[in-house]
Amino acid sequence: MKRMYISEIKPSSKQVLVKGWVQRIKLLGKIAFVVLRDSTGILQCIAKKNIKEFSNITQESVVEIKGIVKKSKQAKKGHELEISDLKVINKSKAPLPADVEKSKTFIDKRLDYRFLDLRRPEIQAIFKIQSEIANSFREFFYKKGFTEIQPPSIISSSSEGGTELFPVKYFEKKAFLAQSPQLYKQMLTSSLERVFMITPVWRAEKHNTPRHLNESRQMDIEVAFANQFEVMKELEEAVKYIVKKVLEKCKSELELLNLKLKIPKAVYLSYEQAIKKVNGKLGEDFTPKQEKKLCEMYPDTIVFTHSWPVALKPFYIMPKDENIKSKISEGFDALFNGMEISSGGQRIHIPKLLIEMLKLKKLNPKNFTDYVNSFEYGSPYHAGWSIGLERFTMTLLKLNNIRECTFFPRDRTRLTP
Ligand code: AMO
Repeated sequence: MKRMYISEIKPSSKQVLVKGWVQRIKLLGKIAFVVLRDSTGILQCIAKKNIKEFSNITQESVVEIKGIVKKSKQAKKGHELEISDLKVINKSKAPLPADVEKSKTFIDKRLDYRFLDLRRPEIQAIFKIQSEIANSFREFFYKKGFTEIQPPSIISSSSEGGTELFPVKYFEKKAFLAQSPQLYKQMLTSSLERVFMITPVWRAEKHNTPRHLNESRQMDIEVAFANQFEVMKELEEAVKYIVKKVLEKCKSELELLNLKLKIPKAVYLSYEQAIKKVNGKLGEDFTPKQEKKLCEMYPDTIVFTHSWPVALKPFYIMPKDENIKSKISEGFDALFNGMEISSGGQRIHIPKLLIEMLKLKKLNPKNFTDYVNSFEYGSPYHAGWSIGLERFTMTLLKLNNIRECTFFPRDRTRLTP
């Protein structure tokens, strides 16, 4: 008999074989109740024969059950499975180290036992939605004719400037884990023109906050012959598409998480307009509080802040009018539901200007020779952005900690499991 997933079972299904985990087991007189769970749902099962066999089955044991589907007034779904045969595949140790049924356990303990935490359908729902986010991101850009690329994760110099790099011993050379696919996606615009990727990145930032990870995943694009406004529009459309797909394909997950999503609107403000709106200081970055305040002014909206000061953007962002003396850049950020989900902009594609900017940012052009050279032989102007996959999942699902939507987070103190 072929195994059926719980979600495939209908009241009209007759004899079925199901496999999964014993979420709960209760013996009441001459009846045994087993709540069986697989990755698709939960099924109430009852046994009226050989009850003794059930007395030593522990919670979370893996079992396979053959039985007959019967209508039931007591069962939530209106049907249950009358067990004719139950086989224990692997008995779980008891007691469990963490409560798999309730969310009372603190996040640290839950992460210590993530494999068990993920047995909870509402935790699985977060990752099923994240899977749909990544899938619809890919789908959106494939449909538009972009090429998916696989850039290297071991790099020879910083791609974002700064010192937040994890060093790697690479034979006789010094290398680092990539902070971003930035330099590679840019180089590829001079051949493939429109590229996208989902890739892990590593940042050795020492702070431990609810919104930062030391290893995260980014959804990036880069487009030849585009400026900051054209790629902001791509971002707006991509996010709307992703939310539409999540609404269509993750109905039961959203219900489980008690979430009502709307396809977001978008607003475009210059950095100067935006910082004034939250009484921030011109020339300074937004504080987390100011980001939150700005988003509260525009509910269910992607808030774009464009034309940032050069001083607050990385070395590769184009200064206005291709002029090294400009104080304003062609760089932007996008905020959603209280925090930054993306940043991007038009890049410097002119080698001389790039070298000047590297120097201005106190970086050594020698460390960027290959990258700068790649713009010497016919490089178009280009622009792009990156959305943090976990950051976006966090804001979309209104989670209070980015670790909630990271399978096995890497942070300042956590390297296992
Ligand atoms: P940036 O550094 O702003 O830009 O990163 C892009 C997006 O990635 C997410 N993100 C993070 N998520 C979790 N933990 C972190 N430590 C972390 N750092 C960043 C955020 C952020 O908006 N190369 C540029 C992008 C570009 O210009 O194309 C870059 O990496 O959602």
